[in-house]
Amino acid sequence: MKIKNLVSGILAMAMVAGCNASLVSANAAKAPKIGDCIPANGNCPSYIVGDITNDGKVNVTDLSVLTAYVKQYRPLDKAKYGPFVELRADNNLDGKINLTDLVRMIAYIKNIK
Ligand SMILES: [Ca+2]
Repeated sequence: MKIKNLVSGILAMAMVAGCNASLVSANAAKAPKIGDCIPANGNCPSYIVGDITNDGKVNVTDLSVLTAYVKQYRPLDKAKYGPFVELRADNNLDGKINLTDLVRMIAYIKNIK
């Protein structure tokens, strides 16, 4: 009985711990496309992949914010863009925000123009 409680407690903590881990495992088989809408999942709200500024569009403003972050000029501003800004910035859902996300974002912006 105690082990069962411990396991359910650990699972509950893992679910609260972060959206990234659950989304990465849920989407590991298929990377999302930038502009895709990810439905709400547990504590994670629905969001548009790559929409870092959370204005409903993926455009050059998102690219600018991502570039500044990856180049370490500016952190992602949660006060300005909301608490799940890292989730929206990690456009390949690998749990990291890095050059790979930036390259994907550049390709996306280039192709929508
Ligand atoms: Ca990523």
